[in-house]
Parts: sequence; C-alpha cells; structure tokens
Amino acid sequence: SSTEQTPPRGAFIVFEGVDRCGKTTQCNKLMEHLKAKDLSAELWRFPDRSTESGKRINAYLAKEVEMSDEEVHLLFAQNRWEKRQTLLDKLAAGTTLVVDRYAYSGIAYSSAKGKDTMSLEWCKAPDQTLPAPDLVLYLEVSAEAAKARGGFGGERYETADFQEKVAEMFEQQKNAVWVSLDADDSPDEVHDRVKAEVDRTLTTLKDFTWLPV
Ligand code: DGP
Ligand code: NA
Ligand code: NA
Repeated sequence: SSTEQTPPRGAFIVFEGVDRCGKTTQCNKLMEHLKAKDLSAELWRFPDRSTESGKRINAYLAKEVEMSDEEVHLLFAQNRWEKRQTLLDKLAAGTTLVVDRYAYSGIAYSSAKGKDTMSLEWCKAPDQTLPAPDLVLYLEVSAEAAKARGGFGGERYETADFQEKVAEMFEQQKNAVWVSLDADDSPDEVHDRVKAEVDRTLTTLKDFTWLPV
C-alpha cells in the first residue's frame, strides 16, 4: 500500500456581486494571500470567454450579436457546465479555486430581466447539480454608491437601473454559505474580512455538495 497521503481537497470559493463591485481586485488579493500560505490555488472566472460558448457570450455582451434572453441564459449555464469535471478534478487534487462569478450571477442577471418566461425557478434549473461552493463572498454595493460609481463600460447590462435589479436578485439568493461584505469599505478592509472567512473555510471544509445549497 502507498505511504503517500491523499491531499485534503481544495476549497471552492466564489465571489459574487454586481458589475464594478470590486471583485477583480479582491480575487487578486486573495490569490496573493493563498500563494503566501503556500497553498495550491487557481483563479477562475465565469463566463470563461475563451471557449466556444464563451466567445459567443462575449459577442453577445459586446452587442455584436443578438440572442433571445432564454438562449443566452442557457449559454452562460453551458459555459459553467463545460468546466464541471475540471473543477471537480482540481478540487480533488487539493487545488483551491477562487472563482469570479458562478451560477448566482446567472440567476441574478437573467431573472433581473423580469420576463414571464423566465421565473426564478426556470432560471435556477440549468445550474442544478453543478458543484456547490464552500463559500460565497458577496460584495454588496449600496444603491447610492452604485449610482455614484457610474462609469460603466459599454457592455450589455451595464446600466444603473439594471444593476439595481440584479442586486435585488442577488439578495434573494443568500444562503448558509454566503457572507456579505460591504463593498463601500476600502479594498484592504474588505480583504481583511475575505482572508478571515477564507481561512475559516479552509480549516472547516465539509463534504462536497451540489447546487442548490
Ligand atoms: P464579467 O466578465 O464578470 O464582467 O461578466 C460579464 C457580464 O455578464 C456581467 O455584466 C455579468 C454578466 N453575467 C455573468 N454571468 C452571467 C450569467 O450566467 N448569465 C447572465 N445573463 N449574465 C451573466
Ligand atoms: Na461587465
Ligand atoms: Na464585471
């Protein structure tokens, strides 16, 4: 029998929030923290714009192509499904994954469109049984702060009114693995809380579960 120890599985950590909430900065800071601890870690983001589905999503977000809201919802979910096995393999091999957006974004952005054909239940369905994160770090932006920030790029969804609806739909998805962080705090203050939550999660990893949690 082998004397090699199976490494403990990696943690699956997701950042969520509206556009320009500071996720990218926090993801990068967290990666530095994990590297400093000598942990194996990778930074991922959804949508992954490099795959075939991701290229179509990118064209849709850049308003180069039109698609029905239902089609694009399923395309974003497909983009996550494409990574399912790799994600599981990485975690099993002991690599912690820091993921910028996940199924909660899919549900928030699509249900925020308020279409009769796209109920919350309908929006949730395609991501069911994907791996569930161990921790969701939700960067909460106040409506006032969101308006004051402004300066959205020209991509689809990037209007203050729509982002406010997205925030409401994120609120409705809060669950036991969510931690809300005040995105109006300084990046270093937010990072201090992120570190504490991630370190706690790393030492209390539970059995793996699947969406919905
Ligand atoms: P990002 O690359 O993180 O800026 O995300 C691109 C945009 O797409 C952003 O406005 C959020 C939105 N988005 C992310 N995931 C999904 C999803 O699954 N469904 C929909 N409809 N929009 C999403
Ligand atoms: Na964007
Ligand atoms: Na963004």
